[in-house]
Parts: sequence; C-alpha cells; structure tokens
Amino acid sequence: MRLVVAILQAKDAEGVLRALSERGFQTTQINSAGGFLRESNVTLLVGVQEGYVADVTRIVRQTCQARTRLVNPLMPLVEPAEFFVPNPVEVQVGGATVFVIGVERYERVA
Ligand code: 2BA
Repeated sequence: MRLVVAILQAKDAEGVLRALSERGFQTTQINSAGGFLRESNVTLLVGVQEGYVADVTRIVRQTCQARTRLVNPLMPLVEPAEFFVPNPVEVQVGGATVFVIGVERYERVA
C-alpha cells in the first residue's frame, strides 16, 4: 500500500476531491499553509494500493494549475545608511507537490 501526499493550492482542492471521490478513492483533507508564501494550501492524504498510484497522480496532474504569484523578498541585512528597495519577484506555484510514501501498516479499527 502507498500513501499519496499531495499539497495543492486551495483553489484546486475542490476539483481534485470531486474527481478522486467520483473514482472511489478515499481522501483526507488537511488545511495547511506553505512555509514560503505563508498562504493557505491543502494537503490531501490518499491511501491506495500500489497499482492505483498512477491514477491518483494523473487526476492531480489534470486538475491542478500552475499559477504565478508576486512576492516581496525579505529585507536583507543592510549597513547603516544603506537602504533597501524591495522589488517584487515572480514565483511559480504548483500545479501540486506530490510525495508517494510506502505504508508499513494499514489498519481500520472498528
Ligand atoms: P510555499 O512554501 O508557500 O511555496 C510556494 C512557492 O514559492 C513554491 O511553489 C516555489 O515556487 C516558491 N518557493 C518556495 N520556497 C522558495 C525559496 N526558498 N526560494 C524561492 N522560491 C521558493 P511550489 O514548489 O509549487 O510549492 C507549493 C507548496 O508546496 C509550498 O508552498 C509548500 O507548502 C509545498 N511544498 C513544496 N515543496 C515541498 C517540500 N519539499 N516539502 C514540503 N512541502 C513542500
């Protein structure tokens, strides 16, 4: 068994959840935030047999869009009398960041 961990932009989460659910995949949604942009994103946990990993990652690939964001860089250490004029930089975010992890044990306690 494998655990697919997919970090998505919040805007894409609804579409991915719907597509996974329509194909019978069970998911857990965790509301998370990126450490760099500090924006809300969504982390999905999808436990599947190894043969279904490609189906899950295909759905994520088809549903998630890359978007560009303008970010103000952090102020560097500057000498007194110097001043720093921040220029926003463009970063590309997503589609999605996907990790596939081997599951040692899976148990549902009834
Ligand atoms: P954030 O950490 O908020 O990163 C958002 C986007 O900012 C990243 O998009 C990347 O394009 C850029 N970025 C991140 N760190 C940077 C840095 N030190 N310098 C310059 N640009 C940087 P993605 O790569 O598509 O990542 C989207 C989100 O996926 C991330 O949000 C984070 O929540 C998660 N993520 C990405 N890689 C990860 C990893 N190796 N481990 C855990 N989470 C990860």
